Amino acid sequence: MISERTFIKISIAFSYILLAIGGLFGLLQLVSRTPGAPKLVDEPQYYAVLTGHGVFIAILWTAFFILGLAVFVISSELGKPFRRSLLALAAVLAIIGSVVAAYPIVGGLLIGQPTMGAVLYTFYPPLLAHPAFYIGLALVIIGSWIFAAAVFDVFIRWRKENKGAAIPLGTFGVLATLIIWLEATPGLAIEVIYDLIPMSLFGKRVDVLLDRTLFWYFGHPLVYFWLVPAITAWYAVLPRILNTELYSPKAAKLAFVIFILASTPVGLHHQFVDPGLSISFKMLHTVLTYAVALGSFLTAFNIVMTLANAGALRGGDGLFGWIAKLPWRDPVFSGMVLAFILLGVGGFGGMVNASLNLNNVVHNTTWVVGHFHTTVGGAVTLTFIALSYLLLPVMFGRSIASMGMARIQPYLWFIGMMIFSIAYHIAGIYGAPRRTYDSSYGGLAPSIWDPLLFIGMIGGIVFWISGVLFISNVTLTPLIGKRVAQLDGASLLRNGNGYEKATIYDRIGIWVLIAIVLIVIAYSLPLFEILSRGLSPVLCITPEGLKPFG
Ligand code: HAS
Ligand code: CU
Repeated sequence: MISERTFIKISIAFSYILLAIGGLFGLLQLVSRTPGAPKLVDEPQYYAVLTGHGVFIAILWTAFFILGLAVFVISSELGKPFRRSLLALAAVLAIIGSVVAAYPIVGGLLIGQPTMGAVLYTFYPPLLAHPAFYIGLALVIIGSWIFAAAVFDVFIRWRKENKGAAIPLGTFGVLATLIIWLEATPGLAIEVIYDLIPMSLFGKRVDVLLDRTLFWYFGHPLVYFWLVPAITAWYAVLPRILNTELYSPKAAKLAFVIFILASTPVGLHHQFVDPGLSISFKMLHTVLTYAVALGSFLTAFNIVMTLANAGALRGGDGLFGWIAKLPWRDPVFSGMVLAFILLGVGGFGGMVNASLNLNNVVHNTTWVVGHFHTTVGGAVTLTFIALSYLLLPVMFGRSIASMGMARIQPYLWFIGMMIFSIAYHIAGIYGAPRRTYDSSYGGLAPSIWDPLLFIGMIGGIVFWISGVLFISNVTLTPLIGKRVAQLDGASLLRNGNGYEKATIYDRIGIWVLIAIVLIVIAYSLPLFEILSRGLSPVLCITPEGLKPFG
């Protein structure tokens, strides 16, 4: 069986492979879609490459890094062993599932049939991919559920031995992440197993609105499945680096509770323009979306105060003197804080997205692309990159191969991301479409789009180069990094030996129950509305056109 350390190494190494391939896809589709830039891929290839970019990075890179990080945090803080058979089974299913799902995308490109896997990472039906795409995804979901069982098994054993103890903060973040995942994935599992696998194998005709609603039931909590581990790192690791305390651990747990409660009952904010859903349900989801944003606002306050305290302790005075006193040359610190600032940029854009009226302006434009590159591509990915500079020496007993590269890489990522996302946000306000290979519209496109999209491409190339620096550094570190003492996670994360007394925040079961009630309130009526009207199953469409199923 594989040990925790081996599991962490395999998950994180596999996540880097996915980031590298997904990042290359990102460059290919970015340059090809930019007016005036060389076409590196043709139109059918663009949609397959864009699918690969979204699946490999948004879904798989994040998931595998989070698996490794979760085992690192739980084993470090709780000091109890995992059931290795569960870890091994979870890893095997998730990796096999990823390879199977990747076949139609990468295989399709290699054998000249890019439309085998050109359904984008949201795989909305009636667009149709090769059955392997959906079967692979189902295996990844099942693997993730087994992983969650492995984590809760350790937690329950720990809790039995530490009755009345407060859940350590990092562990709380991991549990919140997995609870959100377990709340959200049933929607995806029903859509994929009940509809999309039979659609791709036997031509089952499916109801598009029902499947979009099931996807977004899963799709929005997915973003907090990504974000909460990043926030957990900000809460648990940043104070360690700064040799200070988190400003308010209670506010941190309150933020996690808000994410547990309100991450899932908000998915209709991705469907504001969908016909067939009452405006009152969309309004309810808007209100709940603004509620879940409170978790991020609490985080903003907590982290800024922690940084300000640390800066003041280092002699920073006045309103902003503390900023310069922070350790900006440390790539773990600079990566995380730049990521935190990117969440600010993307998050405020999210508040625009969540407005029922304003969403009509930005929906399906490059504004949304700017939003999620600052959030997933910035807050989450840059935090995981920064964490890697801490984890790799602990995992491999080697120092980072090039500290020089490590020092500049987060800044390059941040600058590139800001250029890309600001240009794409502005182009989106002018109506520039997302997910479109050729947006020249035969010369009728507004002239403002071209320069903005070109600036966006420059920004994208800058942070792609930053990604190359990162992937090179993490590849070389286990090979040529200087040997260093192999720390263990407990010394990094554990607060002394004892655990504090539990508070109301630690009553996790209550929060899960309330979350389920909120989900039932938010989704029973929209689903009743869709199902009571009678479904309208459609013929599935391959990119070449209607697939003549029986
Ligand atoms: Fe989003 C679309 C609404 C957060 C990811 N989002 C997406 C998509 C993705 C995504 C992938 O309501 C595209 C899906 C697709 O392909 O169609 N999003 C929100 C809202 C929030 C939000 C309200 N999104 C995220 C996060 C993501 C993410 C986090 C990934 C990790 N999003 C939407 C909506 C859509 C959408 C609609 C659909 C759009 C459409 O029409 O298709 C909120 O959670 C945001 C709350 C966060 C804040 C920021 C708080 C400030 C912080 C720090 C500030 C920094 C300071 C500087 C103060 C309000 C944390 C400090 C300075 C120092 C020196 C230290
Ligand atoms: Cu959302």
